[in-house]
Amino acid sequence: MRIAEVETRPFRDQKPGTAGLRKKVRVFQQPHYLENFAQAIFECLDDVTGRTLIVGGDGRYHNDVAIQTLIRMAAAHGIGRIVVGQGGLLSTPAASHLIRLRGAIGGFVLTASHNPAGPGGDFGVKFNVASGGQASEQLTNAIFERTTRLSRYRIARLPPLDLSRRREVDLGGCILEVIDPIADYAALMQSLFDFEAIRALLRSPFHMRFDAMHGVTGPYARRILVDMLDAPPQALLRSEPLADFGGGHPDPNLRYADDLVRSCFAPQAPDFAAASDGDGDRNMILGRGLFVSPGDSLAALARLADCTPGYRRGLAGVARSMPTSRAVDLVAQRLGIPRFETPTGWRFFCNLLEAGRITLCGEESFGTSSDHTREKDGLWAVLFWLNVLAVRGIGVAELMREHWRTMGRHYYRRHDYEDLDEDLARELLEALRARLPRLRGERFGALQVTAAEDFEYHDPVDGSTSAHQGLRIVFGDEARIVVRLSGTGTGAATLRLYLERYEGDSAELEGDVDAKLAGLSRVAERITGVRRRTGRDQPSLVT
Ligand code: G16
Repeated sequence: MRIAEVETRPFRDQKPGTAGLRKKVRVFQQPHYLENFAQAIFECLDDVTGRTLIVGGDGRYHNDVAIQTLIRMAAAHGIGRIVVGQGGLLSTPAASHLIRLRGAIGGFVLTASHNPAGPGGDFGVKFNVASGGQASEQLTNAIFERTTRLSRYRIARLPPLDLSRRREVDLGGCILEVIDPIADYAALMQSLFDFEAIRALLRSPFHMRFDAMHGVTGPYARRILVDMLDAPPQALLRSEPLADFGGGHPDPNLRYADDLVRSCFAPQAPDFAAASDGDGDRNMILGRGLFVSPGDSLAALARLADCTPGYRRGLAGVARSMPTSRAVDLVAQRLGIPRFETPTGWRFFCNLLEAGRITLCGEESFGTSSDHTREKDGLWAVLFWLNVLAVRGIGVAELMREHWRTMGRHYYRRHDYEDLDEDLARELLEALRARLPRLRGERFGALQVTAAEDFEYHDPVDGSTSAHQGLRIVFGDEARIVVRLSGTGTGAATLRLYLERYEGDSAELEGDVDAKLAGLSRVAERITGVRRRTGRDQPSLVT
């Protein structure tokens, strides 16, 4: 193998965010840009010689080019085996699983998640470590620091490699293994869920729809839901992965999966519907006439986990991100298990998962998962739901009503104010932060502020502290307002305002969520002044 040392210039914009390095495609297309980032990663890892590395992505535009580069650089750095999904595809949860299964040193996951793709869209690279989870903050900082002062990178001179068929090829001291990206993941799912029961459900007059949004989960859904579980092929929508996601925005929420959502409120509504995002780690769950908010989904799955073979033994604990609704807290209390509240960002769950402190975890941003992998997992959530529905023999709406009757209901909405001027968004947050100490004890109608703080997390596993993780104004168990800035955009700022109100009286369980939250929304405006300060009369996205 011929190895070249190529001169590069340092880049100063390669600080990974909550989910890796995400930039516009054209940024990644600059000469040496990806190479610089990858070189920094290889230099920050312990000895990689002879180790295994996983590489794959969600199939978006520029994936193919980036994968060839990463393979050549991995080979040049002495990696012994590079495992790549056929066609370069690997869903994020499948990649994480594969890293663990193969005892790999880590893996490159090429995705910008739910962000749009194509020449004008976004691209991203995430490095997951040997545990399968995202690199720690410490490693991420070290990588970033290295990217700013590199002058050379190492790359193997190799012809373009064919990744379209499964095979093993010796690149000259480094084996390239192109694998079936689905098989190991499907086997993992089979070990967790009752496939017999789900198959019986899907063969019965049970109408389901799964929208892959032209992301990576299409082939996974076809193999697992159709081939293994006998769902009719027409149950799958937008199941062919496309480099530009069909021009869509592969984010499974009320706006971007609106056709699916509308179909659930139409006369011929399916019994169960779900969608997943570009890289397959997010999920949205719907029933006939009902959208299950992610916090409710996590709570219901935690409460009914004993319906599934994989979680029948009980849960060690549960975790949710701070802005996620507190519905799961009540379930944890009832089950007598610990509950953790972490900052936004999956890596905070990973520490707890690694330490065996939690089994299930989830976030308001349509992410749910468990200790089976170290990423959130869209199809896993779909199978979990199907398993529960098959065992309980009732519909999604009935199941959620039963849940609310037992536990009470957390009405919940996230209001996004997108495309804001970054300075304006920061100033707004600063002004609110300064106001927090004076809010405690203040009354807003029937609500009284019991806590107002800038969330700070003390990791119980590694003892680290993460400050400034979102502003929260708490009104006892009754309500909460949370404000934070998104950490995943590649353009202007997005401000997220989260509203949550608890209703314990079962007579009050039905009702329009927005109407239920209208009063709290007015209180939020009085406290935060988001609309006034941004000049927007409404959020640009409500989920
Ligand atoms: C990423 C992280 C999630 C996090 C989300 C938050 O998701 O992996 O843990 O909840 O970002 O996004 P924001 O900061 O915009 O609210 P993904 O699916 O984009 O990888």
